[in-house]
Amino acid sequence: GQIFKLGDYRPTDFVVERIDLTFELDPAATKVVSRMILHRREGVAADAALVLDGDELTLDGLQLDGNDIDPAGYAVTPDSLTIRALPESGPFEITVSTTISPETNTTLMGLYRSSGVYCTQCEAEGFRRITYFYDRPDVLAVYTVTVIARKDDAKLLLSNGNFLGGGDYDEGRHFAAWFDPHPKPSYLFALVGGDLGMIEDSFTTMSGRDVALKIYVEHGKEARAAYAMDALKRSMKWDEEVYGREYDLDIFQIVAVSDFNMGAMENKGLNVFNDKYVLADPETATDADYANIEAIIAHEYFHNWTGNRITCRDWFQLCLKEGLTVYRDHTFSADQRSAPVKRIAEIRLLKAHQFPEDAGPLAHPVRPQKYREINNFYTATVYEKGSEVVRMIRTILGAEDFRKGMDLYFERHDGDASTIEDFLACFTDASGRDLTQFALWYSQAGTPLVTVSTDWNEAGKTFSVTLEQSLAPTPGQSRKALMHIPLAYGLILPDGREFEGQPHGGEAGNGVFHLTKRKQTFRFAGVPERPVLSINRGFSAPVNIAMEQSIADLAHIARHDSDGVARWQAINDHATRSLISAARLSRDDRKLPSVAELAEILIATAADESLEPAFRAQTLTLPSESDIAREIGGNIDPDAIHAAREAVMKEVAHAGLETFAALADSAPTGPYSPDAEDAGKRALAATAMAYASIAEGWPDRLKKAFDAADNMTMMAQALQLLVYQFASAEETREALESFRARFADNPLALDKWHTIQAMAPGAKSYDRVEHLLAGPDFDRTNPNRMRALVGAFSAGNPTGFNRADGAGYRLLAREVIAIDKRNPQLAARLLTALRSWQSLESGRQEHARLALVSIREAGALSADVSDIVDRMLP
Ligand code: BAL
Ligand code: ZN
Repeated sequence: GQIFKLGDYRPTDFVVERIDLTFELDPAATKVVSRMILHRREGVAADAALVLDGDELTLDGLQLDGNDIDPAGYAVTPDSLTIRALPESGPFEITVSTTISPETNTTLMGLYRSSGVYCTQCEAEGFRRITYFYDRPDVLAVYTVTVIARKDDAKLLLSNGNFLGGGDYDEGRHFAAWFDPHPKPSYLFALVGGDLGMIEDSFTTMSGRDVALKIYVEHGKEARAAYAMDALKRSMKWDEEVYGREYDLDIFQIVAVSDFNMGAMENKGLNVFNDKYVLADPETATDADYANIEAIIAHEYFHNWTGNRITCRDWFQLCLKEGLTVYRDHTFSADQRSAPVKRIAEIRLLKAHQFPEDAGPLAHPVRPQKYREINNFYTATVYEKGSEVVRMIRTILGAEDFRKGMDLYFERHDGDASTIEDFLACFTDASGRDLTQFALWYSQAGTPLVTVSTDWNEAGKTFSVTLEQSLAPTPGQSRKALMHIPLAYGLILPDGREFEGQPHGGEAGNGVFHLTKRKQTFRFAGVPERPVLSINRGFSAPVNIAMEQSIADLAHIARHDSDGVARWQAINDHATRSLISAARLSRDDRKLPSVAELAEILIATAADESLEPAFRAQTLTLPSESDIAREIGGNIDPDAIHAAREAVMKEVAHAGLETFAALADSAPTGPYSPDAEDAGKRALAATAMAYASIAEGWPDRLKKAFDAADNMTMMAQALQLLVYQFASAEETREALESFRARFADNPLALDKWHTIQAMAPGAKSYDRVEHLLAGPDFDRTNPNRMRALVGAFSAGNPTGFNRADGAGYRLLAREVIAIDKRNPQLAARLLTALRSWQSLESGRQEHARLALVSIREAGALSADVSDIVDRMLP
């Protein structure tokens, strides 16, 4: 396939000023007429042709200023339309007619049907499946959209912008017209047609304008959209207060659909959401679901300024909108909830998803320099690491200059299709800070390693910190330049106070070391006693730290650090160390040493009522099996890791049984509230339940907890513990059956039922997954269901998926090959579960390699899947 390169950017030869689209909706044959007003860009040769993108299109008609174009004057294929002999100057009108079939469009890109609802997904390159167009983000046009449909086929007709009018069209048909005054790229186009329920509200902006807010869901599910509406209003307010950003249309609409490749999509004024991120009530949604809804509603809303008003020049700049908008939604959630707890969850997620990506064959820079299939770059690196990079800019500049830089960005680039260079220039201009070296974070892939050593000179009362950076080669980047790494730090004295003096030897200020050379030593003078170094506080830089710190020092940080995230980090580091050594011993079938010290810290944290419950829950949650595998790095035996983690949990559980048993019953009673405080209490109770059930061996008490649960958070936890710990118990079978019967009509709850079983540890879960795949509840055409079963099994079940005989890999390969024929994006995404295959022990590695080869040899692969396979196989 074709390779696209960042350096090849060139503006289009023609400018699209306006586009008027008319749709006559029909499931099998929707007619699309696009009338575009264009002009030749200044300086472009008079014989330059207009070359528009298409994807599986057939052309019905083509006119220039209302007259049919002679077939000699153009060339058309399903993928492109080339029109020659166009006016040298002045505007002209091109009319393109196409017919498309939404009901047979299984890719979920372009215009398709989901449960009878017409909807669109155009990012990144879906608009070209609707009509021939300059389907690229730097072509901004003003859209008018008229939608015509049979009333009994689509009662409701929506598109971007403000409603112009509508009414009867002809016998049995009606129409609606929408106008979006804000020029936008085609990927932000949206259309929805169908019969949906709706809730509405309004928001008065800071300048006093009233905005109508509407959320559309399937009939009967309206009440479950209330939390999304609440989150939307809080997001609108927050963006005004924190960034001075006001909404810019008369109406903001969200439509929830049940078949969607992504989480949601920020189409201008008409967001389309995966219904998983809209629908919630206590009976069917967990606290994590509520938090995700809040975050994603905010994310898509914040895109209105970071993405829509200022968009990307090309898809290489994807992180310009995604990294920045993730950063904005992270800070929003931190403001709405507990900031340290939110940050801990972010760090966990980054390390679980982005670090492995950066360490394997799919590693790419935050701003990639080349791609074959852009759909494969909606990654943890672009999103999550992209957000960390913005966060580092704030750390380097400070809050005030960061805000000045953002203000300048909004002022300077409103209406533009911009680049990372444009973005960084705003911070440099606002602060005077040179960000040239820092910009390497956008171009160099891989997670830097910072090796830290300290030296205490008792006689001289000096303490020095030596930092050394390195960055391993990644695909296509064998040599790396030195980065600017901002590392927040603290020196904690024996009495818990912090040493305040400034170091010499390198740039440091506001508690941050700026590591810019290969190796730097920061020296502190006049330190009264030997301090303990707390480094990379709050995870100020997305790096790995190598430091030989004693358990006593970690415990000192855990007790005294002024930063909650650093306290958690210290305990987590301690736990990681114990788990790694247990995994090594378990692999050699050797007896595991006691983890009494770790157990004591965890139990003390669990019982410490001065700490917020959500923080205690995070601290009690041991590093996952994948976390341990990542830290070990290579020659991974997932079974040994699982056994070690189980053994450590068991010891902690036995040591703290009383504490855990009491906490397991401490979930709030009374009416359910999804707020952070109650959610935190439930998280603590749920985590304690995991420990207590291990120690007690209680299927019966878990079953009672399951039966008694009046919310999904506690119910799902009890069910999960039953399935994980007592897979063959009668109680487990009964609970699974009762859950399935109770939620037979609720696809999102049934997704959970599949996921819990898919993630049950052990080789036997493979059989269960095969059984579920063949079961009556399984629907391969629904992406949520595929992710809930195949995705959860392959990305979230290390022992099951990595079965030593390779059956898990073969299952994934088979499903990827099958789903690729319908939905390439989904297939490619599922396949990335194998991204760390080279870090497995040799037997499993060979099975994984053969599975990848079997995909490659299956033939007729999509660009999406072949791109991933080719990058994963050396
Ligand atoms: N732009 C795709 C979905 C999202 O990141 O908001
Ligand atoms: Zn986004």
